[in-house]
Amino acid sequence: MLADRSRLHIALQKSGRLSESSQQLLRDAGFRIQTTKNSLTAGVENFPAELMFVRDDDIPTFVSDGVCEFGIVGQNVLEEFALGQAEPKYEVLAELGFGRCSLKLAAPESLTYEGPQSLAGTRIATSYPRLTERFLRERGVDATVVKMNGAVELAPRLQIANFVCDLVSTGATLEANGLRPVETVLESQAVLLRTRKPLDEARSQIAAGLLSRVDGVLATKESKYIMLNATEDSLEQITAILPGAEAPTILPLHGRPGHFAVHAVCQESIFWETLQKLKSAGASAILVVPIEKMMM
Ligand code: PRT
Ligand code: ZN
Repeated sequence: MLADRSRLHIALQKSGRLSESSQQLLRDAGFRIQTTKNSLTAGVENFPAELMFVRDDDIPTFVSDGVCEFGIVGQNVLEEFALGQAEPKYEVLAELGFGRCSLKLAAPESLTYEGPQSLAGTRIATSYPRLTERFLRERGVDATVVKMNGAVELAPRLQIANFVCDLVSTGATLEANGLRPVETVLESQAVLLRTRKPLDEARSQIAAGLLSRVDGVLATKESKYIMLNATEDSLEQITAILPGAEAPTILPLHGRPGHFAVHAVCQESIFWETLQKLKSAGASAILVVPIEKMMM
């Protein structure tokens, strides 16, 4: 891969569970990804960046080595990689809220499980040997970890192992294989990584531009704009209920003395319970709307 040093290089999964969401995040941040015949890389029309499409397992290495300045990868892959390194040569900039799954220990239905001690002396099949070994070590349990690169859930039936330690999202795969989750080893989601290798001045500036746009996208995902009407005596209580809202705007309502409109950006999720509380405190005409773009 020939790297152009006047651009940023972003490592993304080529094809798999993270590919579409990773590219969507960049599109939401306003990057127009060029479609090219060459499926290993893609330029960005309106930003000096180049996307590198690779296996997810290679992303921590590429970012650590500085081949790519940024990357998007699951915490499961990243932490497994990190346990094999003396010190991290990357930094995690943000959790991205997609690719959520858990690394779980699972047992065949027929096997009794009464806590980590039940694992002692057994064999555990996994694609995540370092994370599994750390889990065992932290609990003082001695077991044999068998590394498998795929089809881990078949290991008990093939009598390769007693337990498995595998990624789970819906749990359907475990169930279809007669397995049940017994322990959570790691909760995971996709994260944005940055190399620790220093960038030159020009690319530091490009990186800052990329980050502020990605931060903006992540902030708008959680944030909502809320508008409501309130009487003067209820204003204090209402503004205290608004989740994660700093300095709401309060405007007098024309022709209705003592009545105000309250507008605020809420940086946390707004649940129905919150709306109920606002209403009980005296708010009316409550409107919650999504925010399309935001730059703080
Ligand atoms: O080719 P490449 O090496 O890039 O891809 P890959 O095959 O290694 O990874 P891929 O595309 O399967 O997953 C990429 C990342 O998505 C993982 O590293 C996780 O961070 C995340 N992710 C989220 C998952 C799952 N959910 C998931 N359910 N990765 C894998 N699974 C598998 C799991 O291994 C099991 O086989 O799905 C099955 C279980 O799913 P449920 O829904 O039946 O529980
Ligand atoms: Zn992989």
